[in-house]
Amino acid sequence: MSRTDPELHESVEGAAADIASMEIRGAATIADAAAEALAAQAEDSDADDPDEFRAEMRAAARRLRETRPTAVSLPNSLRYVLRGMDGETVPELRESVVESAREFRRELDQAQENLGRIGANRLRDGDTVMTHCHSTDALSCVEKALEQGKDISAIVKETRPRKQGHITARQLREWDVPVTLVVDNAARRYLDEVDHVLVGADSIAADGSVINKVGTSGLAVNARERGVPIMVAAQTLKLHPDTMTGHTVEIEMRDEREVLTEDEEAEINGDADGEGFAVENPAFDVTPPRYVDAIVTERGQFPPESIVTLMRELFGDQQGGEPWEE
Ligand code: RUB
Repeated sequence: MSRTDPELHESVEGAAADIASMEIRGAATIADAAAEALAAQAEDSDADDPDEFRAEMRAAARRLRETRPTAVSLPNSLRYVLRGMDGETVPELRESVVESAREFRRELDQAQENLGRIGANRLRDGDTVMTHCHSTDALSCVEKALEQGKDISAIVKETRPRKQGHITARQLREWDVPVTLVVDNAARRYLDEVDHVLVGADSIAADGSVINKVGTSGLAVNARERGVPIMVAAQTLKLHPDTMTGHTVEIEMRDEREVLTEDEEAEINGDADGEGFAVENPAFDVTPPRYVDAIVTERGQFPPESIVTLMRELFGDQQGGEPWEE
Protein backbone atom coordinates (compact mmCIF):
# COMPACT_ATOMS: atom_id res chain seq x y z
CA MET A 1 0.00 0.00 0.00
CA SER A 2 1.33 3.46 -0.81
CA ARG A 3 1.53 6.08 1.95
CA THR A 4 -1.27 8.10 0.36
CA ASP A 5 -3.73 5.20 0.35
CA PRO A 6 -6.69 5.75 2.68
CA GLU A 7 -7.28 3.52 5.68
CA LEU A 8 -9.15 0.40 4.66
CA HIS A 9 -12.04 -1.36 6.32
CA GLU A 10 -11.12 -4.32 8.51
CA SER A 11 -13.08 -6.65 6.19
CA VAL A 12 -10.78 -5.68 3.33
CA GLU A 13 -7.61 -6.12 5.39
CA GLY A 14 -9.02 -9.37 6.83
CA ALA A 15 -10.03 -10.77 3.44
CA ALA A 16 -6.67 -9.76 1.93
CA ALA A 17 -4.77 -11.50 4.74
CA ASP A 18 -6.96 -14.62 4.50
CA ILE A 19 -6.54 -14.84 0.72
CA ALA A 20 -2.76 -14.42 0.98
CA SER A 21 -2.50 -17.11 3.69
CA MET A 22 -4.94 -19.37 1.77
CA GLU A 23 -7.43 -19.39 4.65
CA ILE A 24 -9.71 -18.30 1.78
CA ARG A 25 -8.67 -20.20 -1.34
CA GLY A 26 -9.88 -21.53 -4.67
CA ALA A 27 -10.56 -19.16 -7.54
CA ALA A 28 -14.34 -18.83 -7.18
CA THR A 29 -14.23 -18.50 -3.39
CA ILE A 30 -11.52 -15.83 -3.60
CA ALA A 31 -13.64 -13.85 -6.11
CA ASP A 32 -16.68 -14.08 -3.87
CA ALA A 33 -14.75 -12.95 -0.78
CA ALA A 34 -13.24 -10.01 -2.68
CA ALA A 35 -16.67 -8.79 -3.80
CA GLU A 36 -18.00 -9.15 -0.25
CA ALA A 37 -15.04 -7.17 1.12
CA LEU A 38 -15.59 -4.33 -1.37
CA ALA A 39 -19.24 -4.17 -0.34
CA ALA A 40 -18.22 -3.96 3.33
CA GLN A 41 -15.78 -1.17 2.53
CA ALA A 42 -18.53 0.73 0.73
CA GLU A 43 -21.09 0.19 3.48
CA ASP A 44 -18.83 1.36 6.29
CA SER A 45 -17.03 4.13 4.45
CA ASP A 46 -17.13 7.49 6.19
CA ALA A 47 -15.82 9.33 3.14
CA ASP A 48 -16.96 12.97 3.10
CA ASP A 49 -17.20 13.42 -0.63
CA PRO A 50 -17.57 11.31 -3.80
CA ASP A 51 -13.91 11.66 -4.79
CA GLU A 52 -12.78 10.39 -1.42
CA PHE A 53 -15.21 7.49 -1.64
CA ARG A 54 -14.00 6.51 -5.11
CA ALA A 55 -10.35 6.72 -3.99
CA GLU A 56 -11.15 4.48 -1.03
CA MET A 57 -12.80 1.87 -3.23
CA ARG A 58 -9.89 1.89 -5.66
CA ALA A 59 -7.41 1.45 -2.80
CA ALA A 60 -9.46 -1.44 -1.40
CA ALA A 61 -9.44 -3.14 -4.79
CA ARG A 62 -5.67 -2.66 -5.12
CA ARG A 63 -5.12 -4.16 -1.67
CA LEU A 64 -7.17 -7.24 -2.59
CA ARG A 65 -5.61 -7.46 -6.05
CA GLU A 66 -2.06 -7.76 -4.70
CA THR A 67 -2.76 -10.86 -2.57
CA ARG A 68 -2.36 -13.67 -5.13
CA PRO A 69 -1.46 -13.29 -8.81
CA THR A 70 -2.72 -16.35 -10.71
CA ALA A 71 -6.49 -16.71 -10.36
CA VAL A 72 -8.01 -14.19 -12.77
CA SER A 73 -11.32 -14.53 -10.97
CA LEU A 74 -9.92 -12.05 -8.44
CA PRO A 75 -9.30 -9.10 -10.81
CA ASN A 76 -12.42 -10.08 -12.78
CA SER A 77 -14.44 -9.76 -9.57
CA LEU A 78 -12.88 -6.41 -8.63
CA ARG A 79 -13.48 -5.07 -12.17
CA TYR A 80 -17.10 -6.17 -12.11
CA VAL A 81 -17.84 -4.48 -8.80
CA LEU A 82 -15.94 -1.25 -9.49
CA ARG A 83 -17.40 -0.88 -12.99
CA GLY A 84 -20.81 -0.90 -11.33
CA MET A 85 -19.82 2.08 -9.13
CA ASP A 86 -22.03 4.95 -10.25
CA GLY A 87 -23.60 8.10 -8.79
CA GLU A 88 -23.10 11.76 -7.88
CA THR A 89 -23.26 11.51 -4.10
CA VAL A 90 -21.64 9.25 -1.51
CA PRO A 91 -24.95 7.46 -0.68
CA GLU A 92 -25.58 6.82 -4.39
CA LEU A 93 -22.05 5.53 -4.91
CA ARG A 94 -22.30 3.37 -1.82
CA GLU A 95 -25.58 1.81 -2.92
CA SER A 96 -24.23 1.12 -6.42
CA VAL A 97 -21.16 -0.72 -5.09
CA VAL A 98 -23.20 -2.77 -2.64
CA GLU A 99 -25.68 -3.69 -5.38
CA SER A 100 -22.91 -4.48 -7.87
CA ALA A 101 -21.21 -6.81 -5.37
CA ARG A 102 -24.54 -8.47 -4.59
CA GLU A 103 -25.22 -8.99 -8.30
CA PHE A 104 -21.71 -10.39 -8.86
CA ARG A 105 -22.07 -12.92 -6.05
CA ARG A 106 -25.53 -13.95 -7.28
CA GLU A 107 -24.21 -14.49 -10.81
CA LEU A 108 -21.25 -16.46 -9.52
CA ASP A 109 -23.54 -18.89 -7.68
CA GLN A 110 -25.84 -19.16 -10.66
CA ALA A 111 -22.93 -19.77 -13.05
CA GLN A 112 -21.65 -22.58 -10.87
CA GLU A 113 -25.10 -24.19 -10.80
CA ASN A 114 -25.50 -23.96 -14.57
CA LEU A 115 -21.97 -25.18 -15.25
CA GLY A 116 -22.57 -28.11 -12.92
CA ARG A 117 -25.65 -29.14 -14.87
CA ILE A 118 -23.71 -29.05 -18.15
CA GLY A 119 -20.72 -30.90 -16.73
CA ALA A 120 -22.99 -33.53 -15.19
CA ASN A 121 -24.23 -34.46 -18.66
CA ARG A 122 -20.72 -35.69 -19.46
CA LEU A 123 -20.75 -38.06 -16.50
CA ARG A 124 -22.53 -41.40 -16.88
CA ASP A 125 -24.08 -43.57 -14.22
CA GLY A 126 -21.31 -45.65 -12.63
CA ASP A 127 -18.42 -43.40 -13.74
CA THR A 128 -15.29 -42.79 -11.70
CA VAL A 129 -13.61 -39.39 -11.77
CA MET A 130 -10.07 -38.50 -10.77
CA THR A 131 -9.71 -35.09 -9.14
CA HIS A 132 -6.76 -32.83 -8.41
CA CYS A 133 -6.81 -30.08 -5.77
CA HIS A 134 -10.20 -28.74 -4.65
CA SER A 135 -12.42 -27.00 -7.16
CA THR A 136 -15.96 -25.88 -6.40
CA ASP A 137 -16.69 -25.70 -10.14
CA ALA A 138 -15.54 -29.30 -10.64
CA LEU A 139 -17.48 -30.48 -7.60
CA SER A 140 -20.61 -28.78 -8.88
CA CYS A 141 -20.53 -31.20 -11.86
CA VAL A 142 -20.40 -34.18 -9.51
CA GLU A 143 -23.13 -32.74 -7.30
CA LYS A 144 -25.48 -32.26 -10.26
CA ALA A 145 -24.72 -35.77 -11.56
CA LEU A 146 -25.66 -37.15 -8.14
CA GLU A 147 -28.87 -35.10 -8.22
CA GLN A 148 -29.63 -36.71 -11.60
CA GLY A 149 -29.50 -40.05 -9.75
CA LYS A 150 -26.14 -41.19 -11.13
CA ASP A 151 -23.68 -43.19 -9.06
CA ILE A 152 -20.25 -41.55 -9.19
CA SER A 153 -17.02 -42.69 -7.52
CA ALA A 154 -13.85 -40.68 -7.10
CA ILE A 155 -10.14 -41.18 -6.94
CA VAL A 156 -8.85 -38.08 -5.21
CA LYS A 157 -5.27 -36.91 -5.56
CA GLU A 158 -3.89 -35.61 -2.32
CA THR A 159 -2.32 -32.50 -3.92
CA ARG A 160 0.90 -31.67 -2.13
CA PRO A 161 2.08 -29.52 -0.55
CA ARG A 162 -1.20 -28.05 0.80
CA LYS A 163 -3.30 -31.23 0.50
CA GLN A 164 -6.42 -29.58 -0.90
CA GLY A 165 -7.41 -33.10 -1.97
CA HIS A 166 -8.48 -33.68 1.63
CA ILE A 167 -11.11 -30.94 1.26
CA THR A 168 -12.37 -32.61 -1.92
CA ALA A 169 -12.47 -36.02 -0.22
CA ARG A 170 -14.41 -34.61 2.74
CA GLN A 171 -16.97 -32.92 0.49
CA LEU A 172 -17.47 -36.02 -1.64
CA ARG A 173 -17.89 -38.20 1.46
CA GLU A 174 -20.56 -35.78 2.72
CA TRP A 175 -22.39 -36.58 -0.52
CA ASP A 176 -21.83 -40.33 0.06
CA VAL A 177 -19.54 -40.65 -2.94
CA PRO A 178 -17.10 -43.58 -2.59
CA VAL A 179 -13.64 -41.99 -2.37
CA THR A 180 -10.14 -43.42 -2.73
CA LEU A 181 -7.44 -40.97 -1.69
CA VAL A 182 -4.07 -41.44 -3.38
CA VAL A 183 -0.75 -39.62 -3.14
CA ASP A 184 0.03 -37.56 -6.23
CA ASN A 185 2.71 -39.94 -7.45
CA ALA A 186 0.23 -42.82 -7.57
CA ALA A 187 -2.11 -41.10 -10.00
CA ARG A 188 -0.87 -42.76 -13.18
CA ARG A 189 -1.30 -46.20 -11.69
CA TYR A 190 -4.99 -45.48 -11.07
CA LEU A 191 -5.79 -43.84 -14.39
CA ASP A 192 -6.89 -47.16 -15.89
CA GLU A 193 -9.68 -47.23 -13.32
CA VAL A 194 -11.12 -43.81 -14.12
CA ASP A 195 -13.49 -42.52 -16.79
CA HIS A 196 -12.67 -38.81 -16.53
CA VAL A 197 -10.06 -36.52 -15.10
CA LEU A 198 -12.08 -33.66 -13.64
CA VAL A 199 -10.31 -30.47 -12.57
CA GLY A 200 -11.04 -26.77 -12.15
CA ALA A 201 -9.07 -23.74 -13.33
CA ASP A 202 -7.63 -20.55 -11.91
CA SER A 203 -7.29 -18.97 -15.33
CA ILE A 204 -7.98 -19.96 -18.91
CA ALA A 205 -5.82 -18.28 -21.55
CA ALA A 206 -7.03 -17.20 -25.00
CA ASP A 207 -5.26 -20.14 -26.68
CA GLY A 208 -7.20 -22.56 -24.44
CA SER A 209 -4.32 -23.27 -22.03
CA VAL A 210 -5.55 -24.15 -18.56
CA ILE A 211 -3.78 -22.69 -15.54
CA ASN A 212 -4.59 -24.74 -12.46
CA LYS A 213 -2.98 -26.25 -9.36
CA VAL A 214 0.55 -27.47 -9.98
CA GLY A 215 0.41 -31.10 -11.05
CA THR A 216 -2.56 -30.65 -13.37
CA SER A 217 -0.41 -30.63 -16.51
CA GLY A 218 1.41 -33.86 -15.62
CA LEU A 219 -1.90 -35.49 -14.81
CA ALA A 220 -3.34 -34.36 -18.15
CA VAL A 221 -0.37 -35.70 -20.12
CA ASN A 222 -0.64 -39.07 -18.36
CA ALA A 223 -4.40 -39.16 -18.84
CA ARG A 224 -4.04 -38.47 -22.55
CA GLU A 225 -1.51 -41.28 -22.82
CA ARG A 226 -4.02 -43.60 -21.16
CA GLY A 227 -6.93 -42.34 -23.26
CA VAL A 228 -8.81 -40.84 -20.30
CA PRO A 229 -10.74 -37.65 -21.22
CA ILE A 230 -9.75 -34.47 -19.39
CA MET A 231 -12.58 -32.19 -18.43
CA VAL A 232 -11.96 -28.71 -17.03
CA ALA A 233 -14.86 -27.13 -15.13
CA ALA A 234 -14.40 -23.37 -15.24
CA GLN A 235 -17.04 -20.70 -15.21
CA THR A 236 -16.40 -17.76 -17.53
CA LEU A 237 -15.08 -15.80 -14.54
CA LYS A 238 -11.89 -17.83 -15.07
CA LEU A 239 -11.33 -16.52 -18.60
CA HIS A 240 -8.30 -14.24 -18.61
CA PRO A 241 -9.02 -11.16 -20.77
CA ASP A 242 -5.39 -9.92 -20.84
CA THR A 243 -4.26 -13.07 -22.63
CA MET A 244 -6.20 -11.90 -25.71
CA THR A 245 -3.57 -9.18 -26.12
CA GLY A 246 -0.52 -11.34 -25.58
CA HIS A 247 -0.09 -11.15 -21.82
CA THR A 248 0.89 -14.31 -19.99
CA VAL A 249 -0.52 -15.50 -16.67
CA GLU A 250 1.78 -15.08 -13.70
CA ILE A 251 2.41 -18.31 -11.83
CA GLU A 252 2.49 -17.76 -8.10
CA MET A 253 5.63 -18.92 -6.31
CA ARG A 254 4.80 -19.64 -2.68
CA ASP A 255 6.90 -19.85 0.44
CA GLU A 256 9.39 -22.71 0.63
CA ARG A 257 8.16 -23.42 4.16
CA GLU A 258 5.08 -25.05 2.59
CA VAL A 259 7.49 -27.69 1.25
CA LEU A 260 10.07 -28.06 4.01
CA THR A 261 10.13 -27.00 7.65
CA GLU A 262 13.29 -25.34 8.91
CA ASP A 263 14.19 -28.55 10.78
CA GLU A 264 13.73 -30.70 7.68
CA GLU A 265 15.86 -28.33 5.69
CA ALA A 266 18.61 -28.42 8.35
CA GLU A 267 18.45 -32.21 8.40
CA ILE A 268 18.94 -32.47 4.63
CA ASN A 269 21.72 -29.94 4.69
CA GLY A 270 23.53 -31.88 7.41
CA ASP A 271 26.91 -30.42 8.15
CA ALA A 272 27.28 -28.96 4.66
CA ASP A 273 28.79 -25.50 4.72
CA GLY A 274 27.54 -22.59 2.74
CA GLU A 275 24.12 -21.54 1.48
CA GLY A 276 22.37 -24.90 1.32
CA PHE A 277 20.05 -25.87 -1.51
CA ALA A 278 17.21 -24.14 -3.30
CA VAL A 279 13.55 -24.97 -2.76
CA GLU A 280 10.98 -23.84 -5.31
CA ASN A 281 7.25 -23.96 -4.71
CA PRO A 282 5.21 -23.00 -7.77
CA ALA A 283 1.50 -23.11 -6.90
CA PHE A 284 0.17 -23.57 -10.44
CA ASP A 285 1.10 -24.89 -13.87
CA VAL A 286 -0.05 -24.56 -17.45
CA THR A 287 -1.75 -27.40 -19.32
CA PRO A 288 -1.56 -26.86 -23.09
CA PRO A 289 -4.89 -27.03 -24.93
CA ARG A 290 -3.96 -30.24 -26.79
CA TYR A 291 -4.26 -32.16 -23.51
CA VAL A 292 -7.71 -30.87 -22.67
CA ASP A 293 -10.87 -32.43 -24.09
CA ALA A 294 -13.48 -29.97 -22.91
CA ILE A 295 -13.78 -26.75 -20.98
CA VAL A 296 -17.16 -26.73 -19.30
CA THR A 297 -18.55 -23.27 -18.58
CA GLU A 298 -22.01 -21.99 -17.64
CA ARG A 299 -22.36 -21.02 -21.33
CA GLY A 300 -21.84 -24.58 -22.55
CA GLN A 301 -18.86 -26.81 -23.16
CA PHE A 302 -16.06 -25.78 -25.50
CA PRO A 303 -13.07 -27.45 -27.08
CA PRO A 304 -10.16 -25.42 -25.64
CA GLU A 305 -9.15 -24.02 -29.04
CA SER A 306 -12.52 -22.29 -29.46
CA ILE A 307 -12.66 -20.62 -26.04
CA VAL A 308 -11.27 -17.44 -27.59
CA THR A 309 -14.58 -16.93 -29.40
CA LEU A 310 -16.36 -16.80 -26.06
CA MET A 311 -13.68 -14.50 -24.67
CA ARG A 312 -14.14 -12.04 -27.55
CA GLU A 313 -17.87 -12.07 -26.98
CA LEU A 314 -17.51 -11.44 -23.24
CA PHE A 315 -14.53 -9.06 -23.10
CA GLY A 316 -14.18 -7.75 -26.67
CA ASP A 317 -15.54 -4.31 -25.91
CA GLN A 318 -13.59 -3.77 -22.68
CA GLN A 319 -10.85 -1.25 -23.27
CA GLY A 320 -8.83 1.23 -21.28
CA GLY A 321 -7.20 1.10 -17.87
CA GLU A 322 -8.15 -0.82 -14.81
CA PRO A 323 -10.91 0.66 -12.64
CA TRP A 324 -8.66 0.56 -9.55
CA GLU A 325 -6.02 2.77 -11.15
CA GLU A 326 -6.06 6.50 -10.38
C1 RUB B 1 -7.02 -23.91 -6.11
C2 RUB B 1 -7.12 -24.51 -7.47
C3 RUB B 1 -8.50 -24.83 -7.98
C4 RUB B 1 -9.02 -23.62 -8.78
C5 RUB B 1 -10.49 -23.77 -9.12
O1 RUB B 1 -5.70 -23.49 -5.79
O2 RUB B 1 -6.15 -24.67 -8.18
O3 RUB B 1 -8.47 -25.93 -8.83
O4 RUB B 1 -8.86 -22.44 -8.03
O5 RUB B 1 -11.27 -23.73 -7.95
P1 RUB B 1 -5.43 -22.86 -4.34
P2 RUB B 1 -12.80 -23.26 -8.00
O6 RUB B 1 -5.81 -23.87 -3.33
O7 RUB B 1 -3.95 -22.57 -4.36
O8 RUB B 1 -6.23 -21.59 -4.25
O9 RUB B 1 -13.47 -24.15 -8.99
O10 RUB B 1 -13.32 -23.45 -6.60
O11 RUB B 1 -12.82 -21.84 -8.43
